[in-house]
Amino acid sequence: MVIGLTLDGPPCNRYGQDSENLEVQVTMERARIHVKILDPNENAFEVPEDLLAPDHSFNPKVSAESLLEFHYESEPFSFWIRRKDTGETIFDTTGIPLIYEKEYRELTSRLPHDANIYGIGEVVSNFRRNPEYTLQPMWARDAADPINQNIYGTHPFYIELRDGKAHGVSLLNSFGMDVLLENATVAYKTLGGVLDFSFFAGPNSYDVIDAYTATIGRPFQVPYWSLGFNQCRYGYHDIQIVEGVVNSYAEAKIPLETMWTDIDYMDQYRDFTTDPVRYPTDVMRTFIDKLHSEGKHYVLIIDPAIERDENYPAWTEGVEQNTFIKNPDGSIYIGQVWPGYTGFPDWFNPNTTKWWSKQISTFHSKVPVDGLWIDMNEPSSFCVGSCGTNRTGTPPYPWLDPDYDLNVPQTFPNPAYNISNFYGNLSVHTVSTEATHYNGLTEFQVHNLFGHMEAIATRKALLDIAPEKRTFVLGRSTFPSSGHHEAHWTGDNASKWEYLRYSIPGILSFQMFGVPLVGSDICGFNGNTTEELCLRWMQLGSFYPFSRNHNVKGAISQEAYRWPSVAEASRKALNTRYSLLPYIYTQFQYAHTSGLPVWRPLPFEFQDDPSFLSNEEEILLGPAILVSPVLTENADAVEAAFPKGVWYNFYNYEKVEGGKTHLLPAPLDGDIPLHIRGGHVVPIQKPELVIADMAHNPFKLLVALDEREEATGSMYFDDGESTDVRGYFSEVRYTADTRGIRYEGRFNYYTGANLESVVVMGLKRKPERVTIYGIEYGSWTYDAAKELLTITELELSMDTRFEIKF
Ligand code: MIG
Repeated sequence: MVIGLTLDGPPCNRYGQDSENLEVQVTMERARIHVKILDPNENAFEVPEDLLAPDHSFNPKVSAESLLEFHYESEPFSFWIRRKDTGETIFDTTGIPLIYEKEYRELTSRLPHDANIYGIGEVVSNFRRNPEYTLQPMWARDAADPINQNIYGTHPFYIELRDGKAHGVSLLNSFGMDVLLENATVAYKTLGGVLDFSFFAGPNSYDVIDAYTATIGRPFQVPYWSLGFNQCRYGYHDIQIVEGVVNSYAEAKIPLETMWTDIDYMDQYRDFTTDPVRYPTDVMRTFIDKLHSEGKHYVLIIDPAIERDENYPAWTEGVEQNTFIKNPDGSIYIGQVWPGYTGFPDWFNPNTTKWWSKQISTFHSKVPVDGLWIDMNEPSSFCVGSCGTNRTGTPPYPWLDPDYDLNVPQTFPNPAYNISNFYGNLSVHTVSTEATHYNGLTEFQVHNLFGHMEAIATRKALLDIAPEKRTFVLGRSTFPSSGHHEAHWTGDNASKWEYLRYSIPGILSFQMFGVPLVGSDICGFNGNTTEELCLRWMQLGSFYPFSRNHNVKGAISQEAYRWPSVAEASRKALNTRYSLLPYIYTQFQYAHTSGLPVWRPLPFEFQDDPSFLSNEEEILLGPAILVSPVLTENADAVEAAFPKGVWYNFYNYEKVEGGKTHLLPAPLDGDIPLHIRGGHVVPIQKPELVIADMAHNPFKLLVALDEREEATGSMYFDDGESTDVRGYFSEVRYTADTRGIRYEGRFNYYTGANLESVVVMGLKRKPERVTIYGIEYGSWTYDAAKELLTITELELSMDTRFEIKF
């Protein structure tokens, strides 16, 4: 449906000239109601389709059309979206003028009072956003995790929970904008583009995310190794130190899957080079070969900015191939980053992807890294405007140079509406808004896409090197669809207790944004951590979807082995993580196919229970593991709310009654409180220090019966690294009740592993006998007080169906 609109009355030209005519295009799709409002006489920049990766095979049980209705009124224009099941209006612009002007578009919807809104990022804030007042600017910004400001990525997407039902609203638009929650409204104020809204029906939160990720792109399929533990820091002076860290992990018997190196390895901070003295290429190569022979992995950082130097191939080839962002006069735009004066890749030029891929593959042939970490891609530049185009020599650091004035007014374009970018001028600490891209696009239009486009190019470069292997890219600045290409970390947090807490909403919000492989810098990035903070952070961080300890240069060392207490806590927590890896990997597979979060927010999982609307102190890892971390100093217990149902202590299988708050002991030398949810079967595997060594290790099934004495579970398995597994995968289902447990499904990947034991929790009567394939089996015990059946010494293959009866 297309609705034509004409300006109602004389123009008000609040922030620019009003459009005379608008077009409202409404389409009903399986995933969403799609409402696009645009000026047909204007050729506004829209996010190019090839930056998204919609899942065309998406086929929901119920299409959006049968759940939602679109209504409108033409004079004055307003529209509203109604749920068919409840009759509730979930989005409603009636009575609030739509403004559509050059360089300013504003659309506002009514919300209920005290609305339950989640998302609208990237931000360091609570998971449930403050409905009284939330001002979220969308302007990618390199800033060290200030609270309630704009930071690295831009995701104008929210989920609202209303009376136990969820719906979602997204705006696809790359321009700078403000999203404002205030006075029971949500307002979008954008500096251009088209108003491209999508409405997702739910009514389950995960249906919303499923439909949202179907439109923007599904999370990439992760390599199994990326789920191991990662150690990084800024300030590893040389390769010997890096080797020492790897050895210390091995000596301390703490799992370490992937070692990282920050910009320290580069020769004068140039991408695709290594320092000849501190990180000689041949020594790095030997080191990497050794890591690989031990089943470990190595990831290096690269920054997008390329130093202007006539003797630097990345620069000269880029100049030849026209791959850099320009000034309006056609000269190359120069900013400043670590290496000095730099150019910035123009991802819109098709040459750029090829040039980038070539740089990466040339480097990779010398330094065969397993993945890349793309930082500074807001893009970050240390000054305002083109600070280097007319300069030569070695730049002073801008904060030392009196010539750099960060308070300069916005130049071109100078929109009348100032979005609330917390740096003020949109060109501060980034590429100037007037800089130009391929086809005449300006940075003003496409700023928020830079990191996302770098992720696409970097993933492609890795696939060019090894098309058969899944890639690993970790990126800082993200946009809707980035999760299709990369993982994310929440940037420069601080070694403070509040940032331990904020890591939870940070990670939960990226589950909504379709980037499930996400984590925060464990033990904190900026500043010195403390033993106790680092211990608590290792405990929680061991259960982050992406688990990496990372630290700033100059701060005290904080690797997990630095304090005996932290080492012990890390061994415990990481061993538990590793034992859960088959289960966690299964969750990532579901995320890849349907957007399902790996870290499930309690407000979403228990959306019928209003007492969980603001719970962001606990997390459900997958459907079945409740994580209740300690988030405060000097605590030896944690007060944890348990959702309705039956729960069992993960370590001793004791039953915990749901629907209540429990005080859980959590001494520093104990385990992080974990509980298994009744109704679920969780396979766990004997852990090792590296994942490769676990391949054929025995499994144990944790069967947590619910009140009806039933449980189900599932496991997905494949080789964990191929882009195309060619049908060689297993997907099996466990079903348990009072009579036994079955394991069946598709077995097309051979693990060579055995099932060694089964623990059935919540079995109310002692079995008379246990039989396997009809034959009586002797190795079992039953504890009536704990309602626990334990079957041991099994030698059942994990690769075929089986049935145990009791
Ligand atoms: O301006 O590469 O967020 O993780 O250690 C700082 C050095 C640049 C910022 C990243 C951080 C990284 C650091 N980088």
